[in-house]
Amino acid sequence: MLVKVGSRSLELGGPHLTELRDSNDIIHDVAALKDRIAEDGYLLLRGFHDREEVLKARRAVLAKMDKMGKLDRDTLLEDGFMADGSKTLLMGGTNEDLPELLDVLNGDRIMGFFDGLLGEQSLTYHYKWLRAVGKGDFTGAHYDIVYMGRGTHNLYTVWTPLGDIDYAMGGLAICLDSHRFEDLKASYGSKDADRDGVNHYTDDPLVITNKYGGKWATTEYQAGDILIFGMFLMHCSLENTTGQYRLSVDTRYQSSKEKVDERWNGKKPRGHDKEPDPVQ
Ligand SMILES: O=C(O)CCC(=O)C(=O)O
Repeated sequence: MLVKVGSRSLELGGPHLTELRDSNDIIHDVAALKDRIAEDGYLLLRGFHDREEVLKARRAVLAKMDKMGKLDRDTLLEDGFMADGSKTLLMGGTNEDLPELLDVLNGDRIMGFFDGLLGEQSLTYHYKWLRAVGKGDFTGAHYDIVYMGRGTHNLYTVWTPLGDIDYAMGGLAICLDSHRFEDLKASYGSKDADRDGVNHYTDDPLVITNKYGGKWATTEYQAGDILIFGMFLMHCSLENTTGQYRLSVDTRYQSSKEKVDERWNGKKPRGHDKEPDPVQ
């Protein structure tokens, strides 16, 4: 099966693309989870959140988008079909008008998980990167450190699909082993989007693997699943090839004892000096 990863079509199970493995077998073993994320660079946890709570958040996001005129009025709201002329919508911010979403992202389940993983009280940045990715769009490959590297580097991204996302709709892909690409970490990974004016490393996933090795990995996601990874793991998204919005949100978690990147925290996070690109 061919899957559109960034600007390429790659064969799933071929030399460049494989399936992510989940870590549900060790979900209650913090030491094993720490070892796994150090080794693999990511944790995929299936059904981590209550599916109904995630679907409630999805409906709230879609109701907001509907009011904005972004959805096709002749179809069911929960299917999230794009209205004619609608485009990708980045709804980054505190999203306080979406309490159903914040209940999932700031709730006891996820905060308790990070308290355990970090061995200290955790916090989550107030800024939430809520995305409705439209037909034909994808996110280019990057390390998150470039966008949020002014606090601790011991910061984690949680990517949360808001709905079921198959290969055609295009969820997240990661580059296995890229947390060990020391040259890339020291070059691209030492940049700051605002200071240095850099953005995605590339739209072509093979530019990275041809030079540094590794392999891309992805999966189909269901509402309730989460994908966790650190600041130095290359990731991009698959292209959304459908006429329905791909809804997801990415959020950040760290120890409350460590330095935060002030651009993203507090009641009114300042954000980037200037928005770097449509699908960052
Ligand atoms: O959802 C996407 O398209 C990109 C997400 C991302 O870059 C992230 O989770 O850091």
